[in-house]
Amino acid sequence: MPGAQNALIVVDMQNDFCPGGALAVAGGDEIVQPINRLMQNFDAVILTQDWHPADHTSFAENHPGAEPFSVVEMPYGQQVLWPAHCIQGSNGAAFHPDLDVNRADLILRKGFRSGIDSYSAFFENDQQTPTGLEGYLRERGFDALTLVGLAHDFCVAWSARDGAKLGFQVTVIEDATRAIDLDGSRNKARQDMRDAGVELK
Ligand code: VGL
Ligand code: ZN
Repeated sequence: MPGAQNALIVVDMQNDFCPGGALAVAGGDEIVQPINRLMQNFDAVILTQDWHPADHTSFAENHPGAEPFSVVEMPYGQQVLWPAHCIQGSNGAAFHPDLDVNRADLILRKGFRSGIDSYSAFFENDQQTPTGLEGYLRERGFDALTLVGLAHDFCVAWSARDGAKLGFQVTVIEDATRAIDLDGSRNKARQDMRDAGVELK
């Protein structure tokens, strides 16, 4: 096996997170072509796909009377209630049509259990239930990870932070991300990532 192995992890580049989608992130579509170009520079490309059942407890509509973007206490901690998004098999859950999905070695789905969200590609939101990605990366010999995609301040940040905690050398290319920026979440995410030892580039 050749020397240092660097994997590109492309987070949640799905229709629902792009303009016109159910949980649109401003400018989400602008990063598709830059991400496609970046893919050429890595030993592997891994795509994550937010993949929720319709009765998912992260959806505001499944909490009678609750407003989207409000916060509730769940058994595993605080949870933002989102508009329903990325429902398994829907067009909203599909990857942006221009994303070069053929380049991916692995597509990792997350958030598929009704009772718990999964922002991070490594752990569900209880921060202990593994998705299996760590084992995959270690078995293939990756030590460096570069993260891009949506959303900067939720799934990218949580994945980056967990990757660094697990001992990977993690870089986030911020130009190839876009943020939801809910109540200052973008700045907080940047600080959390830096504190965890993530390089922001
Ligand atoms: C995401 C909120 C809910 C993300 C996923 O991809 O950042 N954010 N589900
Ligand atoms: Zn989600």
